[in-house]
Amino acid sequence: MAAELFPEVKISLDELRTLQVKRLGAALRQAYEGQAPYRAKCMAVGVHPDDFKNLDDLRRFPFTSKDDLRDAYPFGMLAIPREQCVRLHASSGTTGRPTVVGYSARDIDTWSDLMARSLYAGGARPGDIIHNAFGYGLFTGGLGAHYGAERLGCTVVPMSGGFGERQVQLISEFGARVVLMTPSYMLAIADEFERQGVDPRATAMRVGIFGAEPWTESMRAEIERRLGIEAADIYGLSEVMGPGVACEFIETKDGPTIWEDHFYPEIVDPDSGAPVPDGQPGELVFTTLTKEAMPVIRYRTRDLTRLLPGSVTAMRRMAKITGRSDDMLIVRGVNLFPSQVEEQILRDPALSGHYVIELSRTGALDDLLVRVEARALLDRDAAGRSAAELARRLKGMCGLSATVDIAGPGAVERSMGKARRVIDKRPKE
Ligand code: DLL
Repeated sequence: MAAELFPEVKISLDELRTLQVKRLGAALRQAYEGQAPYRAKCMAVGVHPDDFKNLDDLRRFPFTSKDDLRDAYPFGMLAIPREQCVRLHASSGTTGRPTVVGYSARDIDTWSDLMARSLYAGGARPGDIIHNAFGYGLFTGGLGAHYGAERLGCTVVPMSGGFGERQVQLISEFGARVVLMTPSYMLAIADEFERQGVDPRATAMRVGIFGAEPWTESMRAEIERRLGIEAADIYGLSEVMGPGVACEFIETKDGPTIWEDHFYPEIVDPDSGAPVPDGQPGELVFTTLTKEAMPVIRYRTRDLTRLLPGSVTAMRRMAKITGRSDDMLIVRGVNLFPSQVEEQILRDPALSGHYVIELSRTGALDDLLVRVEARALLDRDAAGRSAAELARRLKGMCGLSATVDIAGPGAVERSMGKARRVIDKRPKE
């Protein structure tokens, strides 16, 4: 249990709430004084950091959105002089400008501590060899995990993504006990183990800590079964820090524990922004409590989840992310998340977790195509049965008729980072 190396996670609920009030007050002041765009937002609604007295007062403060960060591109949200930033990261940003995040030396130090805490919760131990296949570069995954693993006292293999063949070779030959990457990439590596005829169970690999994209409980079961490891879920986002905002305890696997001594979570209605009580689904919102270079107040993550009571610690957990509000597909008026399709696919042992959802339009109607790889080459009859069964289950789950295309192994494009699950070819309205 993480309390041995990280006694601060054993904080009592009362102490935690007191600490949060103190840190929130300071964070609000720092954002107000140091970030002109946020100060302007506060002034527009007539609220001042002095108005913050207890946790409920946080609701009176304006949200920060991704657009606010984009508008301040590149350095307008820094609360310290740029010269005092030791590092910049940026989110890929599929459209338009990326969002830039700056870190002070103390921010990197805090991040390393929180990543070390996360890795420990996820099952890594000092002395372990950690194979880090998160991408190095502007993406926060590689370097964030790297610093945390070093801080924990592990031997890091800074592999980054790609080079599937070498991934298998180095995991096996260096004897990594822990691997870090996206869950979809782990499945691709599982295929590579198979292709090379290497039994993953015969290697030293025992634990995988996966994140950076939504994945379902069925995907966890699939990864654990195929590789003979325990899989924990790690969550984070660059605007708030990077990986290590929350991580699951390997002993309980009951949803990532949010490191509430550094990040204050809220759930709001994604449309109205109104607060939603713990336990109810909505959009996750974070306020950073200790960030120096770029604090964010009430940052709208667009990630959909629920807040759950603490289990291993007093800090709250988050349920597995069901998707992002901007990933929700509306197909013939029905709301659909890729994760719901994933659940249905993985109920068939003949099908793999490599899939893509394609949307197109004929006339006025949306067409939904699910292309999924079979685990092994299926004969036509077996493929036909799997396709019909999946179509039936999808119809039962959401009422939509889908065309199911069962492809042979290797037919669905692999990503070495976040998987692309949706190709939307419908004309833009
Ligand atoms: O993905 C940071 C990260 C790296 C987290 C490595 C975990 C491991 P961004 O590129 O800014 O940062 O993307 C953040 O990815 O808002 C979620 O939508 C999604 N995401 C991250 N972790 C999870 C997870 C990194 N465990 C966005 N489950 C977030 C579901 C996740 N979605």
